[in-house]
Amino acid sequence: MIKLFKGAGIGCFLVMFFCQNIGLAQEKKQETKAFPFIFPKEKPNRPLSASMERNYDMYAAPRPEHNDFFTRFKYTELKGFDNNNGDGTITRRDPSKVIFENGKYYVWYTKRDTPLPPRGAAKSTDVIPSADWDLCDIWYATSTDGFTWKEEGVAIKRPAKPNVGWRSVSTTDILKWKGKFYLYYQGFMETSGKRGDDCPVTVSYADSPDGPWTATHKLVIPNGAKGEWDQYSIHDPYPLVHNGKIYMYYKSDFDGNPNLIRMQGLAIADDPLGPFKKHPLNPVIAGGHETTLFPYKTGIAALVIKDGNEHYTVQYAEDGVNFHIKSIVGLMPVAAGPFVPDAFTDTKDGKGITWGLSHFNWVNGPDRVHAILTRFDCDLSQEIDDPVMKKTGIYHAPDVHYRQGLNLRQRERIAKMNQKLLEGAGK
Ligand code: AAL
Repeated sequence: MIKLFKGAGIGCFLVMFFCQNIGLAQEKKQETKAFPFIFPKEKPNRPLSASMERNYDMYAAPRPEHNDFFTRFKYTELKGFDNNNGDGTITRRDPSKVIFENGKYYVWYTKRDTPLPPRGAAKSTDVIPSADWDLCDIWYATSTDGFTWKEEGVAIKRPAKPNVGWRSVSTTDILKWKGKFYLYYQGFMETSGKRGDDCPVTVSYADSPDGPWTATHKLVIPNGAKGEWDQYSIHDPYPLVHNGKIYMYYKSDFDGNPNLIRMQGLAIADDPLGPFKKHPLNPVIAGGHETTLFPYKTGIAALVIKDGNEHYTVQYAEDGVNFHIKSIVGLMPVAAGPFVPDAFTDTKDGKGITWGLSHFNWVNGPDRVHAILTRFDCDLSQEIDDPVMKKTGIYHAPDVHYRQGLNLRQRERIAKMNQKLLEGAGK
């Protein structure tokens, strides 16, 4: 019996010894075999660096040209908008998403037409704006090709004091729900820049995209309570229909030490006039500036533009709440308002976006601050497959880079560092 156990013990030992050696040999083989020249479409079963792990796990495909969430952006000047030769007295900015109704495209936007360009909060008056979006009304335009637009007129005028939005109405977006149209917008009741950029969101509704619009004069998305992240500003309201409800994304700015931090929240309602219930996980996107989202595949995709660690990414949330980075992109449209054909259909197969309007800020420098609307094109769509939109390299004229030049303080710092080195070298 003992002999038998002894024999089995030796047997086990030998099996373990051989297995281990085979394992070692395999490991050795794996180590020495270099990553293949033909790039594996699927994640290969071999040791990978952190970067390669991420490349296979994080994105929809390991190459940008196969990644439905990767795109480049192309820009085209719009026709049909005049702006007093860019003297800063007229601005058009923060376009809504574009919708198609009555055989044409519609867009709404912030319009300022003031005797002088913005002069900062301290120099602002009842007619001189503090900021580019101060003393504004909401206008709309239509188009049949998306390139040439006809400015139709004012949609929402700022109401008489003390109604919400009496100082300025701006940064609107559109919802179509059960045959009616709803414009949500920032309603300023103090001059932007006096304390911060503080405002709540209100809503007007109409039976047709051409109006007339009925103002509710109500705070439909109120600021958070004192001490909460969105206590001062609710910006960029952006409604979509998802899971049979109205998903209202918005941005707020907070902290301020040393700079404001900008993040995006979500509020959900069963009715366009509310109540909107803020999501307990807010902020749901830890970055971005203006809100740009659209139904994509079975969830919601977001362009995360300008602010935060994850600026210049396209993100995706299956549930509309928990967003993940799906691509890193360049030259993103600012304040993008895409054409989203299925924004209100509660789709479970979102087709994505191929174009929209956005704005260029700070046109003509600090004395003539204003923004202009532009068109952007992209391929974040299940319906087109445009290889030109999947190229990663973007080259700018040297001028674009030199405009991001060093300031005087930075030149001084560099001179001091040079001096220190020269002194060290005994020169
Ligand atoms: C924009 C938006 C909001 C801000 C201001 C006007 O880009 O984020 O609308 O209040 O700037």
